[in-house]
Amino acid sequence: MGTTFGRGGATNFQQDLANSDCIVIEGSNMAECHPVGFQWVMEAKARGAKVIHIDPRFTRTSAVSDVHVPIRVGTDIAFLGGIINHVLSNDLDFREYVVAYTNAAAIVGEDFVDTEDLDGLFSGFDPETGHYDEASWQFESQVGSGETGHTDRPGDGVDQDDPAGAQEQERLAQDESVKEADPHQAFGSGGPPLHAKPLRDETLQHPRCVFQVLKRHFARYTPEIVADICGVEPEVFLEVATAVTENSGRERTTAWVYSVGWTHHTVGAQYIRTAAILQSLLGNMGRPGGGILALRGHASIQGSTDVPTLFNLLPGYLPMPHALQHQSLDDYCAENSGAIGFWGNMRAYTVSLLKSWWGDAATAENDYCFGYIPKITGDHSSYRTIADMVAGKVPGYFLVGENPAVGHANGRMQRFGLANLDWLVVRDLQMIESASFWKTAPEIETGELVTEEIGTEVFYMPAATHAEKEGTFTNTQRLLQWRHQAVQPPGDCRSDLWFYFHLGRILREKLAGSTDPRDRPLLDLTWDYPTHGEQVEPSAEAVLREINGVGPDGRALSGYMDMKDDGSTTGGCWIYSGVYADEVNQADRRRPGREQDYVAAEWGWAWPYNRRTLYNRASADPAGKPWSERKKYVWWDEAAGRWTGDDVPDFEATKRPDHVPPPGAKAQAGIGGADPFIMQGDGKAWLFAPKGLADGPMPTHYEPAESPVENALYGVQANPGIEEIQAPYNRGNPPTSDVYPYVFTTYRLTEHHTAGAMSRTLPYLSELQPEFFVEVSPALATERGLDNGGWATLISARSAIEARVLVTERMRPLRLKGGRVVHQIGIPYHWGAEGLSTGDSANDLMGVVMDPNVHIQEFKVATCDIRPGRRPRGAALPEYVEGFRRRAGVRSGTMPIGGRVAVEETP
Ligand SMILES: Nc1nc2c(c(=O)[nH]1)N[C@H]1C(S)=C(S)[C@@H](COP(=O)(O)OP(=O)(O)OC[C@H]3O[C@@H](n4cnc5c(=O)[nH]c(N)nc54)[C@H](O)[C@@H]3O)O[C@H]1N2
Ligand SMILES: Nc1nc2c(c(=O)[nH]1)N[C@H]1C(S)=C(S)[C@@H](COP(=O)(O)OP(=O)(O)OC[C@H]3O[C@@H](n4cnc5c(=O)[nH]c(N)nc54)[C@H](O)[C@@H]3O)O[C@H]1N2
Ligand SMILES: [Mo]
Repeated sequence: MGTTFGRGGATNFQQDLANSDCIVIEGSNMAECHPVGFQWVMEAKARGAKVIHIDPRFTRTSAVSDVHVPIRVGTDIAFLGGIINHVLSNDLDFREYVVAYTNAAAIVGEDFVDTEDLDGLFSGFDPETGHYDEASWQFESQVGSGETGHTDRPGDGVDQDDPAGAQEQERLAQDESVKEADPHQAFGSGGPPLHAKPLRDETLQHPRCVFQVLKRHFARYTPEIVADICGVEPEVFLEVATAVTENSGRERTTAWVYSVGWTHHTVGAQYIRTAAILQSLLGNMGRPGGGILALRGHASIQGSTDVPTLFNLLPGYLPMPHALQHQSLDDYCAENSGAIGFWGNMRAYTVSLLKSWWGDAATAENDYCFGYIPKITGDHSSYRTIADMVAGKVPGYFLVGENPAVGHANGRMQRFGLANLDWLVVRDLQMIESASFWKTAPEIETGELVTEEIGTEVFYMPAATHAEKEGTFTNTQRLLQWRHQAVQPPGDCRSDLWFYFHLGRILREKLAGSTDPRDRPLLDLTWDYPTHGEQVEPSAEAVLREINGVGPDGRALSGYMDMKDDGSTTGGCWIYSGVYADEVNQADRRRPGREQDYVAAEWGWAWPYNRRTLYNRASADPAGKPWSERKKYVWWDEAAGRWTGDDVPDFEATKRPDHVPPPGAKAQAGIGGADPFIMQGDGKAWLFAPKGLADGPMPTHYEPAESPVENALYGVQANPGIEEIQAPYNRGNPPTSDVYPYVFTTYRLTEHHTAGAMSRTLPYLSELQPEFFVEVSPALATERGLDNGGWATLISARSAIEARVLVTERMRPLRLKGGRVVHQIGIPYHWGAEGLSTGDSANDLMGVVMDPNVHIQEFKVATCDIRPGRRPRGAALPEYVEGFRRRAGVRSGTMPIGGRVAVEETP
């Protein structure tokens, strides 16, 4: 979404779903996983909206939807691509919106070649490295509109006139680790910069304009192809396509809702791109009852990407600097300085961040301590780090609110990693498998790990729960809500804020007086938070105010527009600036809904600037008038000379709709009065992404890494940019293998929570869902001799696990191309060895293969075999799994005792 619209967050808010005329829930089990927000879907339905659930499984969401579409997992690009084709070939797009607000008119350069002509590859693919060079995806530029010919390769920012620098730049661009340290995740709050204005054809007739390129690209996605690939009957597909198009346009809007049923794929980012393209063509973005609602998972997972726990991001989606590319603040900001759109002010956001962290020590002379920020040198994402642990390259690890031994793909790999550390700190509410692996890991029973020989020293520290501490949660709709502390944490339990504050304090005390330059970053930190109470708890409100930022007058900033790049302002996360405006904790506002309109602007505070629906300038036509009375939301008030409406306008308040930016204008000054996507360099929604994505400018259907069928479209089977880890502990099931003939998908139950520590430890929830089970259709049960309530063993190239069998018609076999029947197995992933209800972990069956844009693993689809009865025990288990590997022609997966092996080169 960041690449298409300019920001990564959900575009609308859950209450706004009540305004939808049609809601498509696809890749989400909203009723069971987001029950509170689901009330607004029911509200819409009560008002007459059509609700469609597209999901391989029939769930409680399907039960209350008007239509349930069982789809083969991993095929949504084909399904949505079918709708795009339906829209484009029947002229059902919202043409006025498309021409004005998307990049449909931009003209793609002559060098671009589509997958349709290269059997599944776009131009620019390098088979050696598996990476694309984006140069041939660029637009033709208007002459004199900027640095034409600028290709924005990694290393740009090096002086072009300096031959040594140019050589260095070339070397950097070729360096594998530089390419791997992809910038693609950095576009969560701003699309990649464009350095020249594209040539446009407003009639959309030019054969190389985006509209025509898109039309050709999706032409093959007919209802019949959708049926062949997805297993959805053409009539059912057409029912959905009709509902969606009839409920879009001036008078009506359709909303799309997804969650991890879409992100957990090797093409996950492109799933969301497909929906983003479709919603843009239908004119549903920035409008009430429209948009794309990304339902986030954990209570503050949106917050943990905004103020990130990710290796390649700094707060507010600023990219993490790279050791080779970004020697100085100038290098770091080079690509964005001078860009059009709000990303053009990146330097002000960065300098304010540095001033927040290092205060008076950060000066113009020392580059505001830019050198203090640790730099990345390659891919340091979670799974790479675990692979390095297995290889013995990582001495220590902090696990704070995470249980990878159960929750991450390939549980064996995780546990081999943990067993090869020197030390491990675990902070959790419960004793989890990731802390007790040295005695509870299944590998102890098989003999691959030996308790006495594991060298990892585990420091377990009990953590305070959400009710035992204060602070904010940022929820799925970018809304920050303040929580007050209800009770004191018991015993030694402490908040995470307490832990890091005192850890920092103690480290600084130990280093006090040091003259070693490497200690300066720690010693110069602003670490002066007030504390209170017996437990010496730091003030969470002081932290929130620091995040908000402070101006030269010592008062809280009212928003990021006030941030300066001269060191006179601070701010720990630019997109959150405004949450403490007027010295008020805006996240703590609780004016009841009945005292406000449905937007409820005085409940909590949403980033950016308390805007609840993003890009809402698009709810008005180019002249600034609402598209219709029924869907009016934000509009231009000519008399007042400003934008007004139900929400805070996501636009400069007094910029006229007919404003034309002067030539050469930069940052927001370069955005025209009719350009709603203000974070984008051209102010438009991107139907075609000339940069910013690792695997192509347009989405296209690839099979999952593990699939029983061939790609019906191309010779290229799976995402060519896929990220893999090759090692004995991570073997893949070959595509179309008879040894692993069934598809499985993993998911959550209402009664349990994620890796289980917060639910398997509770008697009531454990009683409601007492045992690990898998769901199979009656047809598959017959095919494999499985009994309802009996045991089954599931086998992949990683491991074999056992579970109870639930035979149910909610799982439906699907008929694909040539009548080929595919069976899907549903597996909840909540179980492990600790707690009241215990069982094998679904993740022991999963391998690690990842999306190249965001390094997210393919949790939602893989293959396996299923046999009646329990699995072998002890040393017989790895032998059993090895037998399947041998039959499938997969390399050996045998691990040495203690499990220390290096990652292998790709054969
Ligand atoms: N009760 C409960 N609530 C939770 C959680 C919990 O553990 N328990 N976890 C929270 C967290 S962390 C998260 S991230 C969210 C997740 O919320 P959801 O994403 O709704 O949860 P899942 O059950 O993982 O999967 C969603 C659905 O996607 C479907 N699906 C899988 N693959 C595909 C596909 O290729 N295409 C389509 N169209 N559908 C597919 C699955 O069948 C499943 O029904 O839930 C949050 N809420
Ligand atoms: N196969 C498969 N695997 C999946 C998924 C899937 O759909 N299929 N879903 C994935 C998704 S979306 C997610 S989010 C992950 C979740 O995976 P994990 O994050 O590894 O699992 P959780 O059980 O949610 O772990 C959170 C831990 O934090 C602890 N905790 C709760 N509150 C606090 C706190 O305030 N402080 C501290 N220090 N600890 C706290 C809890 O006790 C719990 O043990 O699982 C992923 N794994
Ligand atoms: Mo999640």
